[in-house]
Amino acid sequence: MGASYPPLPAFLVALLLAFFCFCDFPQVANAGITRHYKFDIVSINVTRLCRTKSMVTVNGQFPGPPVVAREGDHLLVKVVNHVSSNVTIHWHGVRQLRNGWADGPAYITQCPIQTNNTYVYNFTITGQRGTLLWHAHFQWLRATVYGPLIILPQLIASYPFPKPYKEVTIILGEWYNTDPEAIINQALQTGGAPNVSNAYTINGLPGPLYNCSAKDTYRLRVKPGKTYLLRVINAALDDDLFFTIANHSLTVVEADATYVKPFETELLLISPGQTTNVLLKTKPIAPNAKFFILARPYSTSQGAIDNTTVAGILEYKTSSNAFKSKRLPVIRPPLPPINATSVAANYSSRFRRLVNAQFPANVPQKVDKKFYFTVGLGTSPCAKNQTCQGPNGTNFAASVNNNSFVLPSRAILQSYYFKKSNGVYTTNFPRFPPKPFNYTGTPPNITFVTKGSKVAVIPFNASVEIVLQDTSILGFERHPIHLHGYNFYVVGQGFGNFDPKNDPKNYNLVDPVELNTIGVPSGGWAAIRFFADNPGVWLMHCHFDVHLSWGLTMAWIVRDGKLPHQKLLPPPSDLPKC
Ligand SMILES: *[C@@H]1O[C@H](CO)[C@@H](O)[C@H](O)[C@H]1NC(C)=O
Ligand SMILES: *[C@@H]1O[C@H](CO)[C@@H](O)[C@H](O)[C@H]1NC(C)=O
Ligand SMILES: *[C@@H]1O[C@H](CO)[C@@H](O)[C@H](O)[C@H]1NC(C)=O
Ligand SMILES: *[C@@H]1O[C@H](CO)[C@@H](O)[C@H](O)[C@H]1NC(C)=O
Ligand SMILES: *[C@@H]1O[C@H](CO)[C@@H](O)[C@H](O)[C@H]1NC(C)=O
Ligand SMILES: *[C@@H]1O[C@H](CO)[C@@H](O)[C@H](O)[C@H]1NC(C)=O
Ligand SMILES: *[C@@H]1O[C@H](CO)[C@@H](O)[C@H](O)[C@H]1NC(C)=O
Ligand SMILES: *[C@@H]1O[C@H](CO)[C@@H](O)[C@H](O)[C@H]1NC(C)=O
Ligand SMILES: *[C@@H]1O[C@H](CO)[C@@H](O)[C@H](O)[C@H]1NC(C)=O
Ligand SMILES: *[C@@H]1O[C@H](CO)[C@@H](O)[C@H](O)[C@H]1NC(C)=O
Ligand SMILES: *[C@@H]1O[C@H](CO)[C@@H](O)[C@H](O)[C@H]1NC(C)=O
Ligand SMILES: *[C@@H]1O[C@H](CO)[C@@H](O)[C@H](O)[C@H]1NC(C)=O
Ligand SMILES: [Cu+2]
Repeated sequence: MGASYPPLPAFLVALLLAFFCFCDFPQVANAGITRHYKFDIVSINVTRLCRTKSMVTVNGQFPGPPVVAREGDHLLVKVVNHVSSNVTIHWHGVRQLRNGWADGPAYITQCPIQTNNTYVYNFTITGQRGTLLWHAHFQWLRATVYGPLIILPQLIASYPFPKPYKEVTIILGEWYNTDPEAIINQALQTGGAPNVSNAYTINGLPGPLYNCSAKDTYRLRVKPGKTYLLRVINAALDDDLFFTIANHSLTVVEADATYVKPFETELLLISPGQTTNVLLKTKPIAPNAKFFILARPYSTSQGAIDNTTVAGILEYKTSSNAFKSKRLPVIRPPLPPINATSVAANYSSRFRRLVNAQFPANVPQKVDKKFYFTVGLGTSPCAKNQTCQGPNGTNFAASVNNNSFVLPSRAILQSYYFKKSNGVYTTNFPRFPPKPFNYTGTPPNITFVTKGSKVAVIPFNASVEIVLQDTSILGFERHPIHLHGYNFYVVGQGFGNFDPKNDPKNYNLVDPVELNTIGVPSGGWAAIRFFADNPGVWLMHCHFDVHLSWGLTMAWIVRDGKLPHQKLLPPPSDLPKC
């Protein structure tokens, strides 16, 4: 036992608590300050499912360390690469106003940080608060290099919902028994689909429903009669996940770091790259049971998927300050079928942005630039001297408007800034599908994609509408499309082909949900709108890494405005070179 101190006077305790109200994050009392983080990229050995493997991590932690800041803070994250792989870090959902240099996607906004090199991500969090995530943005490194990014509000009292007793982060991921880089490299070489993961994880732990895994179970220990804020993040590589807790309903209060009109649900659906904050009200009296926390995919893919279930356990602390015996029964909640598209659609339709004087919405009512993009799979021909394991002896590919994006060998943002686009990118990204067909009917018999590093250019502050249309080529899927540098409003969505005459009549231009990643309905479409007020080069892509690797991506160039504060900032001096 340590030395004993005289107890603090009660008023002092109250005063301290008032100052450090976010009891989970006492280190972030002030706002508007500079916070320093150091990310050492190192390999460690990690054991799950009775297999030990070497994995790339930040600071030897899996999942990676939480980055916690307040709205208005400056972040300086020094990344030092000690591994043989290249690396970059993306601050997923951070707007990076005029500052694409800190956004992170390799060969889009920066060259990768090579072995033994260092780069400082230098950015300010402006006008945003909520749960986001950070992750590697180089090949499939984000399978192990990811963590929470938590932006607390500036003022203690400013949550638009009752102050939670505690805050808890739940980050969902995917575990591969072998090296994820080897898996995608093998797939790109053979043309076939990559091996699927062996487990899902909650905070890095697969839980008791897998063999040899019971000791690696996440436990959420709660007190009765309290409200907990769960910050749920999907950092999985390739899977939308249903999430549920037995016998407890959840109140959704935030999505992708914007507040939503609260609604109650038994079940969440969360795409890779999405975040959902929910309130969990615990039962008034500790029950004589424990409760499974489960996550399992939603998918309509025709290919193989990892259809396993990760489990954590919610357990109650009793008044005697101990957790009850392990023999308590564990209650298992139901989960919808893996292909439950109607459940997915009902859930998505419930989101409305919270709109009030403090959080006004700025939904474009008129549109300057319209785009119609198909998103889906395709193929590319097999080289003559090869055998390919994709559909009908081809290579799997994926595309936006039938163009499969090719990563250049130099970064687009630098090339743009220094006016050296030659050989890096072209500005001819198609605004509409080059060959229209019935996108949700019988697919065309030729499924070959075009290839190129094509970008679309938009003027500063244009109001933009993009309709994202899923295609039937090689099967419908719910593609989670993520836009860098922006949030957007989801003004409409539906099944079948988008109808430009009738569908806009049903748009919600009042309180549509504001996201950075939209799950485009499987066999349907989604319409998004935003003002192009952030100059730079911004990637837009499917957040399934397999589709990203196959080319389901494109980039925007948003031009500078006329005024000085409407221009892209100059690059930092330590920007990596390639
Ligand atoms: C990981 O395990 C391998 C093989 O068992 C061993 O050679 C290596 O030193 C270990 N690495 C670390 C960082 O512990
Ligand atoms: C990185 O640094 C280590 C230690 O100085 C050195 O052994 C290694 O060769 C370097 N690797 C590269 C690729 O520069
Ligand atoms: C971060 O960026 C700001 C402004 O863009 C600059 O003034 C500052 O020197 C930078 N800090 C570091 C450590 O690079
Ligand atoms: C993928 O799975 C196949 C079949 O199980 C196996 O032979 C192959 O080694 C796996 N590839 C990697 C990179 O793990
Ligand atoms: C667990 O192990 C048993 C026995 O070895 C095996 O039959 C079963 O398929 C395994 N289950 C999983 C999910 O791997
Ligand atoms: C998961 O997929 C395997 C292999 O395709 C199949 O045998 C099994 O029935 C599926 N399990 C569930 C729960 O859908
Ligand atoms: C979901 O899958 C089951 C089993 O494969 C199938 O019977 C059912 O028709 C599918 N449902 C939908 C909505 O596609
Ligand atoms: C296949 O042919 C191409 C040229 O057409 C050549 O570059 C490549 O090395 C060949 N690959 C194999 C596996 O022979
Ligand atoms: C594969 O070829 C068969 C027969 O030529 C055709 O019916 C089928 O549509 C093709 N599938 C794909 C995915 O191209
Ligand atoms: C597209 O195909 C679907 C499914 O076959 C069909 O229901 C729909 O009427 C077709 N749409 C058009 C415009 O042809
Ligand atoms: C592909 O479709 C076109 C037009 O729909 C048709 O003319 C052509 O014969 C078809 N090719 C094959 C291989 O089925
Ligand atoms: C790392 O990045 C450099 C610069 O783009 C590139 O030349 C090199 O091939 C990359 N290394 C790996 C292993 O991808
Ligand atoms: Cu996709």
